[in-house]
Amino acid sequence: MQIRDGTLNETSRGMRIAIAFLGRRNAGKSSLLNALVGYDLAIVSALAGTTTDPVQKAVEINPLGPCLVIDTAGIDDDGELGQKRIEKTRGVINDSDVGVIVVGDGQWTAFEEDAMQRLQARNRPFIVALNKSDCYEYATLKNQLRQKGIEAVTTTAIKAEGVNELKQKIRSLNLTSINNASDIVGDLLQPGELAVLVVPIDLGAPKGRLILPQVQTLRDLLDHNALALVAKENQLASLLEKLTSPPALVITDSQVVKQVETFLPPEIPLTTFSTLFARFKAQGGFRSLVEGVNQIDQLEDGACILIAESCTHHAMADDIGRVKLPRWLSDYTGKELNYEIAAGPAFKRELKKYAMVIQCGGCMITPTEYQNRVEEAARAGVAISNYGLVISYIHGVLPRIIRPFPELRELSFHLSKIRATGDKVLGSV
Ligand SMILES: Nc1nc2c(ncn2[C@@H]2O[C@H](COP(=O)(O)OP(=O)(O)OP(=O)(O)O)[C@@H](O)[C@H]2O)c(=O)[nH]1
Ligand code: SF4
Ligand SMILES: [Mg+2]
Repeated sequence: MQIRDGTLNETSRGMRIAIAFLGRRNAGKSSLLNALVGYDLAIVSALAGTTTDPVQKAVEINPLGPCLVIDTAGIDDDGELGQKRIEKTRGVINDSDVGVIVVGDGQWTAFEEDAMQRLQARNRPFIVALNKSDCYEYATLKNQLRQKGIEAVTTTAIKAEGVNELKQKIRSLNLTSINNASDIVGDLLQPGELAVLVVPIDLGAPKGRLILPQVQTLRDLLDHNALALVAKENQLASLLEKLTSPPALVITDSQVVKQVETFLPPEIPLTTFSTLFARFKAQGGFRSLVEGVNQIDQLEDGACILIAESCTHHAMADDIGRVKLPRWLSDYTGKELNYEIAAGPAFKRELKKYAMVIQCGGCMITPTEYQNRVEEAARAGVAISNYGLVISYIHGVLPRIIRPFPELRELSFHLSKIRATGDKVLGSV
């Protein structure tokens, strides 16, 4: 696992609001996207079918903040290739936070209706842009849509008219709550309370910087007026000695969780960065990820595990997902397990054949995309968990690391059957 978030001054892709532009060919989707971002990002032409594959770009849109804009192919494309493009566009609907349905010829047709229903089925907010308003009269359609409770703005993308209103409408959807980092950890501490972060600086750590989840956690603590101290795992003892009272929370990298848990007095609350991010990314799916670890003790010889990485990072020699995790899991279960890797933004495969999916931290994907993965596994009836939760489970420390989360209190009771000592667990990590 590696963090590839560009520079630390940039908001990572996973923290952006994903806005998808949807509509029939030639409606002006690409033109409107360009008008929204303020420069020629997408190719525009009078030829219907100019945009063939989804094109996405991380941009800063004033006053929306960091966004991911996604241009798509027309939803009315035809032929075999057209059908494939439509499938890709439907995938974008799943992974976006908000849809802009662009109408470019004065007509609301079955295509717009279908796009709207797909957005509604996924609980995605959307705005309708009645584009080319220099050519079409939209008053009647706008009224009809309003009567159905559908928000619409009239735009003339080539003159950037109506674009501010479109931004305001998107802003009024209060999308910041979707990808807002404010719920990473701040709600677990009172202002003025102290969190200690345990950060190993090993060969896997990137040179010269912290990784994104660590930075985001620190920022969230500061946003909530909590205090933070950072130490390497071998400095934790001397740090705690220097404190006059114990910290309100210790947050450790999963790879040293066993070591930290063994050392840390049991009354000090402990969790891992992975657990915080499983909650932040999966939100309602957090519980499923935690419960997913129960599948580990059900694994039989020959079971196939899908290791799901959400980006195509360059795997390192001792890669956590490809090397360490499979080794620990096989050692822990004592079973002959098979592993497959799915790298990239989508699973792109039927999940039913797997005994379990183990998902990475998903630093490169948005919470919406992460939740989609949890839901896809649930639909296939396959248990899903994530790297950090599985590592904590097989080291026998999961009950303790989920204790700080009030929403899991009743669950920790069920999990108390987990071997507490981690006897079968695998030497040092
Ligand atoms: N008159 C007028 N023309 C527009 C407007 N918006 C876009 N166009 C034109 O409509 C044509 C199609 O625009 P695109 O932005 O490429 O449309 P698209 O929906 O991305 O089309 P595909 O990628 O082919 O699906 C281009 O010639 C644009 O210049 C508008 O508001 N008014
Ligand atoms: S998206 Fe997943 S695999 Fe890629 S760097 Fe982030 S945690 Fe690692
Ligand atoms: Mg286009």
